[in-house]
Amino acid sequence: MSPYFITILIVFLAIGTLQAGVVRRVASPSSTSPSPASSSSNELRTDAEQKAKVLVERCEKHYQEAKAKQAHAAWAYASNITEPNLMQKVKAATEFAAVAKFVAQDLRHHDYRTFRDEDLKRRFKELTKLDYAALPENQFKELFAAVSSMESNYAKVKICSYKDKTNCHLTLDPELTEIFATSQDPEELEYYWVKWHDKAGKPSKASFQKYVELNKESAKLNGFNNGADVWLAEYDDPTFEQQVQDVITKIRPLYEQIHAYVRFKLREKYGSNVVSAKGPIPIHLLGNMWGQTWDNIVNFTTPFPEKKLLDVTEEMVKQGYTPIKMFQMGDDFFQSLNMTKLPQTFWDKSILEKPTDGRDLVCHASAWDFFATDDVRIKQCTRVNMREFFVVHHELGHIQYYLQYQHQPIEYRSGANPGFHEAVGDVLSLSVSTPKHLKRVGLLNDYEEDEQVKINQFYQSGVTKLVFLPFAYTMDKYRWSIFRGEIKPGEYNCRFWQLRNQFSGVEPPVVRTEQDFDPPAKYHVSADVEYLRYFVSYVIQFQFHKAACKLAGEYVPGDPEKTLNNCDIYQSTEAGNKLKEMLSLGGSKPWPDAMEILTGERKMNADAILEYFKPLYDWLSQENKRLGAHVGWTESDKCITSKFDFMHGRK
Ligand code: X8Z
Ligand code: ZN
Repeated sequence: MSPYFITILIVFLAIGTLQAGVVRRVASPSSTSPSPASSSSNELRTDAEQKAKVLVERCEKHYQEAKAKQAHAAWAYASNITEPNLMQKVKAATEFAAVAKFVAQDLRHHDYRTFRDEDLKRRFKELTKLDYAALPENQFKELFAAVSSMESNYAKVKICSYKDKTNCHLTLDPELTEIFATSQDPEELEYYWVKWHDKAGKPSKASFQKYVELNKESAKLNGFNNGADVWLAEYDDPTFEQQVQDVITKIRPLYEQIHAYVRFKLREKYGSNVVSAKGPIPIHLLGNMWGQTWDNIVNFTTPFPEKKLLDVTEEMVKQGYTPIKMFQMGDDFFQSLNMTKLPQTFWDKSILEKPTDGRDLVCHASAWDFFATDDVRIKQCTRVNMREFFVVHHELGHIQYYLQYQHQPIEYRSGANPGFHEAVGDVLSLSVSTPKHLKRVGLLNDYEEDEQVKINQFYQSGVTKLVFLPFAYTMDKYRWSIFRGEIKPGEYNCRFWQLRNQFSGVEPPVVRTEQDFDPPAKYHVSADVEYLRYFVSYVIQFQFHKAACKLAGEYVPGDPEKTLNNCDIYQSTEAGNKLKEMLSLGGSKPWPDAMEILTGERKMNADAILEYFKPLYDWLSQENKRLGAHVGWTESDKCITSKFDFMHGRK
């Protein structure tokens, strides 16, 4: 046994011998946050529960320390991918896993399911969740190595330039992202798409298989059938998967209209050899490596091209915007809502621009909680443009959530569910992206609105928000099926493309086979990040937006001046205070309780997003008829499972 484990053992033996004599009743009516439910349950607490409460508080302290250490090591590695940093990260993660195991084992001596104090029961339940820490140490390390290897492979990919093959230093962020956003040369786009997928996906196949195998082990040790059930348990509702499917069905007619219209416009631009009339859209033409949002192609697909587009990038550059300035504006928005100002450590320790010293790092934007007080950071290779301005708000939403729940015990320092965490900043972005707000902050001038301009705006939002939903759904539908053993290794690639085809109507630019492995070419697959959170976020953020707009007096049903699409909650303390109340719960209550505070609703519901896009649906249905654009798509023949079929040109 290593000295480290002996230390932990001693710590926990000490915890276990605590006496009931030191117990003190905590929640007094004048204390700041206990809810009526928790103070009444304090009254009900039995002697055994009093003892259990002392134990839990001790455990929290150790758990928090180990978690904070793990976060520091993970940050060091993600911001500078080196072998020594990886070793430190593995060490801290293994130590955290050991602490989590000791905590869980200790707490399981108590029959917490019989506790009368609901809050105490919840704290036990949270602290006895082990996830990967349930694995034996050697397997834990193996799993960790598999994911780290995929993540670092993804982060280190460099591609040779299409135009200058002697320059082989092109990275995803910024070069490839920029090329996908701006190039209108299908051959160049195809080149980069293939190179990226060949380098960011395929080399991770062996690690991915190891990951799948150990993920299954871990799920079983945690009492689940598979990793899909582990992920879905975060939504705390056995019908949640069905609810997600129902949303997909509900938005499908609108998606099909957008899809039909975009394919028609792409066919006009690139010709019938590149884009078919009724087939799936070749993914490399959509302005984004994964075809997840299509906002980068609005300049040549927008309904009324003669009318001005809502794009403030040029103005940002003209006014000398910097990444810092973008974050300051986000901070200002939160403060205008009576929410929390960013602490000085955020400014001192964040990485807000891509370092230029040549190191490898994970550029995919992320927000970090170091589980202390006011210790939060963002790592983002920020560029000055409108899209990144929204990402800045997205990331600051995570930070605001961390700050709002930092008073909670460690096991409650999380979102109400993973989708809540992703939605906070986007709620602000829905206001920031209105012409009203952009004018207010001096980024939009000479912008007159009429019906056609409004259709352009709806279209732009549609290709940013709505088209994302089937994409997000398939990211996890795919991994659920793998975790459940419904997709076998010999069909990993083509089943992925089959789902992308079925739900999004897209296909790869060239024929792919099982010799390729494309899913890890998306960051979250390589980094083992559950993706349903973004799907949930993109639905509930419209529920949150609607509720916040009502509170701000910016949305009045039936009033054409006060619509959801023209609402800016800036400076509304009414909206901010409710949002704050919801966020400050962290994970201390079931998520429907949190949602109810702001919205009065207890379920994820697609009505708000569909209401938001109703004018777009009406316009597109007519326009597609007028254009004779086909609605729907045929099956793709761009992925071939067996070598035999490939050689004989069969599907
Ligand atoms: O990964 C992110 C954030 C960090 S949580 C930048 N997003 C998803 C993605 O980029 O795929 C935000 C929207 C979807
Ligand atoms: Zn996020």
